[in-house]
Amino acid sequence: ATAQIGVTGLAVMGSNLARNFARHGHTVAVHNRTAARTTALIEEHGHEGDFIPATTAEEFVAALEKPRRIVVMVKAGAPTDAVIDEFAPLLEEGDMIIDGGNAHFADTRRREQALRERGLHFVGAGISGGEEGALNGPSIMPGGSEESYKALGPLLESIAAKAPDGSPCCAHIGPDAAGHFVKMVHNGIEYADMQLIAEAYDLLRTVAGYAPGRIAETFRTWNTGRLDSYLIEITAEVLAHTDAATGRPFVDVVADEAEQKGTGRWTVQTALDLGVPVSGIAEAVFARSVSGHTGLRRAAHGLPGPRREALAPAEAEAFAARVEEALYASKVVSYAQGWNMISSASGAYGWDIDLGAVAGIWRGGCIIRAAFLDRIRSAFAAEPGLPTLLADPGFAGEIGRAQDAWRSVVATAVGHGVPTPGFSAALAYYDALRADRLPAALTQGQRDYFGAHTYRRTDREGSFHTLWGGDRGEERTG
Ligand code: NBP
Repeated sequence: ATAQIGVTGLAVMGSNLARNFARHGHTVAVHNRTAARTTALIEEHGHEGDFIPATTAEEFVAALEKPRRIVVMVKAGAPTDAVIDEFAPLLEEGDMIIDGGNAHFADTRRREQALRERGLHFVGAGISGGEEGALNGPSIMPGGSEESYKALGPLLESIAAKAPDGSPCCAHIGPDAAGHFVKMVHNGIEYADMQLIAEAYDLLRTVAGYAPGRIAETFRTWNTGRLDSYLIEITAEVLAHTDAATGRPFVDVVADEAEQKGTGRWTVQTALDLGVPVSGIAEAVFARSVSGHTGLRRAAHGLPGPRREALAPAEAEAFAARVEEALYASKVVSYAQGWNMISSASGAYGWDIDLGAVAGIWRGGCIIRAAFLDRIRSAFAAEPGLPTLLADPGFAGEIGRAQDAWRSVVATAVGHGVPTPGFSAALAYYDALRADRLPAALTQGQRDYFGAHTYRRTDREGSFHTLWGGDRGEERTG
């Protein structure tokens, strides 16, 4: 047995990850249900490092040093269970199965518990960065036991992306499913970021009257400032691209129906269960969903809306600057919501997640990588118990300075009939959190009226009910 690590599941992610391990000097055992993929990997990339190809599960397990470390990179869901069922009986106490797929965190909790009872470690590891990241350095979010991280962490850290300060984009997130949970929220934040960028594009196109090439330039400029990020960078690339077949801007020939694989939806479903408002992510998921409802869109097409001309060039430039402010402020809100969700789950499941460390490992490798994440890391380093990023003095100051522009952009969007659910939801969340009083008091009154659900008072302890159907006297109920 000479391999430090094994990878089973050699489609694009698994083979790139195996190559990444090999390129970093590790001997890698490789295995796939269909042996042809294993052969192809060795033929095409065998020269990149030390691989031990295995045809059967038994051969694969025999090639691994103890404690064995098996990375599973198969399609999430039933295939993952099938692979676990195949390998677990061949393993010994202390061995590790690492699921690098996009598993739902509830499945990871179930699998971790089942394998723990058999003396095996199960590590749900979120891996972000797509195929390119898997090969050249992903952001890795491993969960599982502390003990498993001791044996696994150095290997994973060696292949992870490096943040600008040189630290690896991999850290032990917390027990059982903490890693897959955090990866899910990463994807939710990614949805929100993409939606906000799309809204900024729509405003620059429709209200400022900019052509896609000009908008690409605007994004390139923004990418040199506080919005500096992978997503802004690729947005400029996509907008600058011309369709070869028609000579038209690429963005104008693509069908405007956004698809989704489901991690955004999981984030929102889970947030509802935890009772955490993640309106930015929810609006992003719904916006993709609206775009795909072609029947509804066809039925509503042509309904009345405002008739507004695009702005004059002099005004357009000032407007574009305000859009940058609105985009930034909305982004801070959606990250604040995402972190709030991680913090709530960490409490609910007893994961004890280091919130600053999560920002640290997203600085490189993953889709939402950005200079901005270093600010989040610093905010939690300065105040580990920070209840919301919006309360960090740095972010609070920036939002305070951006808020006039933010409000004006949302108002202009409404006036021009441009849908900006992300910008608007972010602003509404900000205004709700900072309000002295919320109309929730009225909601409580209504609930007490129709359902005797009781309410608390601002001036006395206890719960109360008003006898709405009687003399409207008040009784204390608890
Ligand atoms: P796929 O998700 O397309 O899965 C293909 C692999 O699963 C093949 O190796 C296939 O083996 C194996 N497999 C299946 Br399907 N059913 C199996 C079973 N019952 N038993 C054993 N093996 C089975 O591969 P991928 O796109 O490389 O993604 C791998 C994982 O990484 C997924 O969970 C994905 O969500 C996650 N992920 C993907 C990306 C990305 O950018 N693609 C990014 C981050 C995470 P076969 O060759 O015998 O059919």
